Amino acid sequence: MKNDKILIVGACGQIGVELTLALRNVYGSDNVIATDIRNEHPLLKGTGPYYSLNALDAVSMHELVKKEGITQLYLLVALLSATGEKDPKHTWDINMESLLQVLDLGVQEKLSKIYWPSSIAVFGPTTPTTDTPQKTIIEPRTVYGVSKYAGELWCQYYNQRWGLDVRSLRYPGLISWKSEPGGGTTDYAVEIYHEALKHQKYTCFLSENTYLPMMYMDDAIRGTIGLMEAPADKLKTRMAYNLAAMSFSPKEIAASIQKHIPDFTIDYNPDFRQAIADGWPKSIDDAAARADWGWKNDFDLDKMTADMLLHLKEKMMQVA
Ligand code: AKB
Repeated sequence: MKNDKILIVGACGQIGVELTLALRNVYGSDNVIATDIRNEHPLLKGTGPYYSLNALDAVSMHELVKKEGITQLYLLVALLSATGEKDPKHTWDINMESLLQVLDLGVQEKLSKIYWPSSIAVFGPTTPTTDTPQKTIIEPRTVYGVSKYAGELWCQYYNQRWGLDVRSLRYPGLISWKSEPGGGTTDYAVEIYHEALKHQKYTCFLSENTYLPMMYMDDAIRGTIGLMEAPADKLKTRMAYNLAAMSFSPKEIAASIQKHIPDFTIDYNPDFRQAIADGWPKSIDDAAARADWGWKNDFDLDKMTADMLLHLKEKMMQVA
């Protein structure tokens, strides 16, 4: 409903910045309250209300929800796959405590809807790797994946036990030019565009034929809002939905960039992130999202490359 009042927790991250801007377009600037523990992102400044908030500070979050008359909450705070492995216990605490606190708040304050992102990281090496189905073997090997899978189960539990309308998507690697990614295994697919424009070369931390599911941020934002606006009775799972757009390897994204920058070169120096990527699916079957609430992607690899290079070039010229 367009008269909802939305709270975004973690608004200054890769998804948060673009989702906040998109939601402000749909619901009106004053109806979308952005919060983060970090300083306000430059792209959010002047676009609507902003508060500093630690996602683990349950008291302050509760006060803000009451003060602002919040009806929907998006919790986007997480430590991702690569960062997570450096301090597993801390990652678990951040990812799980923030979710459980928000789910309790949702029940207490009778929030109409909650959004919480999951990831392809829920899957592990025992999962079928090609066209990974919605329902399959799920044995994650990273703490990030473990926290996302446990979180999905908690979301389903709160829905079944308390009727809380909590919705979720298993994002693939997300590629964006407005906001930077941080700490993921799929981050190479953003870095490569920056390096191609700045230095015409890139050393990739994954090997050349490592296929992973990926998505342009424009599609991810449309998908997120599409899921949140879908009638509740259309949603046949309260675990997170698989969501897919494209699947490519470092060699293929390099070839796509070379169509615009022929001198661009890539070499490979795989690090610890290779083992994480090797445990994830190569491609995802998102038939359930397409059938249940009409998901459809718009961007493929070449369309995304053209758009990324165009916008990053403009951004670099503004800075210079
Ligand atoms: C990561 O690489 O950790 C994330 C993800 C796939 O959730 N981008």
